[in-house]
Amino acid sequence: MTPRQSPSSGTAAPAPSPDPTSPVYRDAYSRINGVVVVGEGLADRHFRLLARAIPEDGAELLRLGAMEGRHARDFIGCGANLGVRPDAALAKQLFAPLHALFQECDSAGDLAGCLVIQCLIVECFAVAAYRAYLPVADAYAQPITAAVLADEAEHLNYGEQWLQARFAEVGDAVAAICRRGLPVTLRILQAVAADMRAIGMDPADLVGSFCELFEQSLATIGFSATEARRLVFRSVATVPLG
Ligand code: PL3
Ligand code: FE2
Ligand code: FE2
Repeated sequence: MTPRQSPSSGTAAPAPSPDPTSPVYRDAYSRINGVVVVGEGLADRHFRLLARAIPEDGAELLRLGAMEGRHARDFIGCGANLGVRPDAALAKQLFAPLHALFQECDSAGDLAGCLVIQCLIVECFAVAAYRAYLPVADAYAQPITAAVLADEAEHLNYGEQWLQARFAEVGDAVAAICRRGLPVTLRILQAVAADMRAIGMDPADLVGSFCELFEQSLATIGFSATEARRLVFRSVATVPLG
């Protein structure tokens, strides 16, 4: 008799991994790759602006910015390897509100706001996204993504240390910018949620690990666990994934 699997056994067959050479995959990948490449390019610009705003750490911040420039080039290579060009026009549109918020903080001399946007929000977003992508990445993109991930942890760390050392003065400004920056960031994710599914990623998982990482960061810089959870939950609840 052929062994049959009981429907109640709970061992559902794993979803077949999507084929990176298929037109559906490549179409979705061009938009995801666009978000990644434009996000990395923007991170480069933000670190160069931060180097000007924090001259005592200028050399370090320029070094972090140069890493972002390399990430952008490496991810362009991941697309090229699949014969895909990043959809930069869509990605620029998606990142525009977050970049505008960074510029607003920069013009107002709100250093804490700039650091929250780049080092906490964008970097937690990058770490959560690249961790989620690793298990489904093609053989060419896998080692590149793993190397980039290690760099992003360093970027997150710079911001955490700066903000932690000044938490008494900047705590309220950090909370205020989180309330504005988290929803616009999650809207980027919302816009490419279907494309993520098409390349084998689960956008809900990504949001879950982003929230976890971000809460940890807020706790590291000085918020209580309850304050951190509330701040993240209230911002995330405004952006359903659909
Ligand atoms: C900071 O160094 C750069 C920030 C880039 C943000 C990337 C977010 C990407 C969202 C979904 C990407 C899945 C990963 C795919 C990799 C080709
Ligand atoms: Fe990066
Ligand atoms: Fe980074």
